Amino acid sequence: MLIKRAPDIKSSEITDFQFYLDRRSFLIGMAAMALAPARSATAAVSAGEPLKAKRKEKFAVQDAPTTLKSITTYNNFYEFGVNKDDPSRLAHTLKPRPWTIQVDGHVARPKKYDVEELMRLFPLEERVYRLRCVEGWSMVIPWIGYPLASLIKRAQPTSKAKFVEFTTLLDPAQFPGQRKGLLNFSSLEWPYVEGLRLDEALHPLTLLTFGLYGQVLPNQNGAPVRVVVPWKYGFKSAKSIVRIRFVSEQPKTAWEKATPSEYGFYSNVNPAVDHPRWTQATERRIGEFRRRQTLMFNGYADQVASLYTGMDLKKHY
Ligand SMILES: Nc1nc2c(c(=O)[nH]1)N[C@H]1C(S)=C(S)[C@@H](COP(=O)(O)O)O[C@H]1N2
Ligand SMILES: [Mo]
Repeated sequence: MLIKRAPDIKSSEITDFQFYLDRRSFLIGMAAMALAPARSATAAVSAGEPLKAKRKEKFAVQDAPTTLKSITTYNNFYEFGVNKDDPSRLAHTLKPRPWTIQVDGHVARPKKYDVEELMRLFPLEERVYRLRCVEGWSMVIPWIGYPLASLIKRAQPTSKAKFVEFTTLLDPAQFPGQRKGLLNFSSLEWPYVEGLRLDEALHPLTLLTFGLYGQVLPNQNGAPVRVVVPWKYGFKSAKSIVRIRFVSEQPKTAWEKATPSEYGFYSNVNPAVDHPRWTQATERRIGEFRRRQTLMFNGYADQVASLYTGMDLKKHY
């Protein structure tokens, strides 16, 4: 992965007060929404609009959330470019609605969903998860979504379904980073493809995500719908997905194709297995000065370690 130094974000930016302010503007937004005429169940929403969700304390880490500003201006989204500020600068070129998500492959009920329908299939939850990028930085993000498992059960995978493949939109007109040219040196093959084993995709922590911080998902964070898999490095959580396909073979992911020796299929957060070019033992939480120890499975070991019993995690990195 191309490493760029983070522009240092002042720690004074990240305070409980900031969180309170963000929270308050969310509540004001909610109040405004309560006064507004009821919208139809399938009406399109847009980025920044308030999105109602029930907070799930069970799925909320105690770490202070990263500021909305950092979450929306310090991004990895190579479809917009390789610099951290490219996604927020260029994300307006993405048109996240209308949007169709195809659920197909080895399932009894394949279906094309409009994103508005998909977003309202199951109750939305707010979950505060840690996100650990393979580059060595981390954030804490209040996501809004529902368990991917709910959608999977609806699709009814057949016995042939062993893995789930996620595909990001391919459209150079909306994604400048997908255009051929001298400035596009990310070396990824488009479209961005990611994958999970079926049991990982079914795990209750795996979230199909439509919003963050009480709002509809900003474009730079993967609008209109992305996956969030909190115990894996951030790149496993594909953004702006158009297809969820159930397959029998382990999918070839974009990062594996680019650099198989550096980015494996599993990519579980593991402080004991270094990246060939840098340590994974510690991380810099955006907004903090001192580095933190990275936790096994990003702190979710109690919930997910049993998925990997008997596996050599140095081999299956
Ligand atoms: N389609 C797509 N999905 C992607 C990426 C990308 O470049 N393209 N970057 C990944 C990486 S490396 C990380 S760390 C997270 C960052 O998510 P965030 O910007 O919402 O914090 O998105 C992941 N999903
Ligand atoms: Mo990342």
